[in-house]
Amino acid sequence: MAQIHIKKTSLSWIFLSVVIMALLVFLFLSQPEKSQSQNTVVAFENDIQIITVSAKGGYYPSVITAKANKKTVLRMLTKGTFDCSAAFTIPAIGYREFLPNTGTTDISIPPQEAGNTINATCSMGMYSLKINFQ
Ligand SMILES: [Cu+2]
Repeated sequence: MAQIHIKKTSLSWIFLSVVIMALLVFLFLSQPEKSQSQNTVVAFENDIQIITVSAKGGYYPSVITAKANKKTVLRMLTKGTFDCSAAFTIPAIGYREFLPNTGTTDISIPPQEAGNTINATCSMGMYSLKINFQ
């Protein structure tokens, strides 16, 4: 009886460790999308700074460093975005639009002085996006 009991206990420990490991692997794998490298996010096309951000359950990445004094386009990517991150507002430039559920939306941002931050949020202010100009 005692031995069977011990076996059951160690089996449940193995099961628990497998579950924990699976969770860790899942967390590790889901990280890269949310922390894209700066290089892929800010690019230049014909001297126009293009900042690419994905909107779905938040904005990714949500904090971006961009170059000051450059014509800038904020390129919002949506793909099956049915949550409120599609209701996009940038108070500083008076922007307030619904992004398409799936598509690409280019928003022009005038050149910003170094030290300026452009804040964008969903209409309820639940999700935010910060672009720091340097
Ligand atoms: Cu919201």
